[in-house]
Amino acid sequence: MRIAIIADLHLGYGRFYADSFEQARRALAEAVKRADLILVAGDIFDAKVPKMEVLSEAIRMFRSASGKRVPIAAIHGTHERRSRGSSNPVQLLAEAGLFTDVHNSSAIFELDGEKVAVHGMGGVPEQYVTNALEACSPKPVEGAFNIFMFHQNIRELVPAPDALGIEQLPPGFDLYVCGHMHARTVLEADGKLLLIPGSTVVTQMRGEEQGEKGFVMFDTKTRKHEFVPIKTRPFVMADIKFENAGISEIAQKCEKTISGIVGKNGPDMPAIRLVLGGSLSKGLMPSDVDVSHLAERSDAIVFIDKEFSSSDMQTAINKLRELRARKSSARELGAERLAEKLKAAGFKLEAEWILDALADGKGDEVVKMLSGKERSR
Ligand SMILES: [Mn+2]
Repeated sequence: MRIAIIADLHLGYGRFYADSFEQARRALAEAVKRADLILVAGDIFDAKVPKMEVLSEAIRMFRSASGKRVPIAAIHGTHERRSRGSSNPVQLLAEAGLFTDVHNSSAIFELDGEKVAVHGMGGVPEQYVTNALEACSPKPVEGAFNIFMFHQNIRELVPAPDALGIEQLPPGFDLYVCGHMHARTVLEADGKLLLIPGSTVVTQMRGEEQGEKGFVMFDTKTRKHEFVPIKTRPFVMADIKFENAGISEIAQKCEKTISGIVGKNGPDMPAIRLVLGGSLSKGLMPSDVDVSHLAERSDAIVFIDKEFSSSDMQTAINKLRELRARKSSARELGAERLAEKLKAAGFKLEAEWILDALADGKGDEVVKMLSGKERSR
């Protein structure tokens, strides 16, 4: 069977809203042409409660793909995960019959006598991954080609303290498929083949998101895989280091760097992120360096980060670097802190549940749960 593996479409992502749909549509359309089965490894949506416009656009996209009679199996990612008892948008689309949600379950797809069993586990915050794997405990199906699809950081690629090691993955599957990491990667370790297709849209604007985007084709007969690039907006990141620089030197260097990138990237307007570092001339503060006018161009989408070092700023920068290295969203960090506080106070309430309830306007219910006798959920 020819299997297309897609992940991290991030439909509705604010910064590149139109790109998120166009590029996902291209990937799906190409996958439908090439594949007998399509897998989507989470983060189809950028938000756990997407806007109606995003939902309806997504429904249209998947309806057109599923109309081509290629089955699709999907899981939710960390961006769509909601607490127990709440529905997430991936479930919603599955319930509408657009694809099969294989979170904590498996589905068998058959073609010309060949069986492919897809077992899934949706994304969970890093600290819960061991428990989630235990609860899911997927078992390969005899007589089938078995795939385990999940959505987590892999320790071999992202050295986060709670990230999943490849040796922790359930044994006995013919293929492992993972979303979450936005740079495409192939990993072979512990006798396992792990394919990470990467995202179809740039989101965090990190260095590893440069390069081609697309999806992976895997053939169960030959056991070979191939990356299929799709047309996407070029993304280029440039680190520029200065030494005792003044404002005009900085502006000139930025201008020159941007022009160089624009000329080399074909007809599409590129997204460019400049990271300015190093030292400023004496008496000049980072806040004095106004580069906003450089970002106003009609031939590129430009983002400029100032990371100049000066002794009083170093602490703040280090803190930001640390946060970025942990790859956590503000919400995840908040949930972590809240979980610590709840545990210390002897509550058994899930932090994720509280945050979801608050976001859903159920503040009264949260207060009731926290103040009442019922201290668990
Ligand atoms: Mn993602």
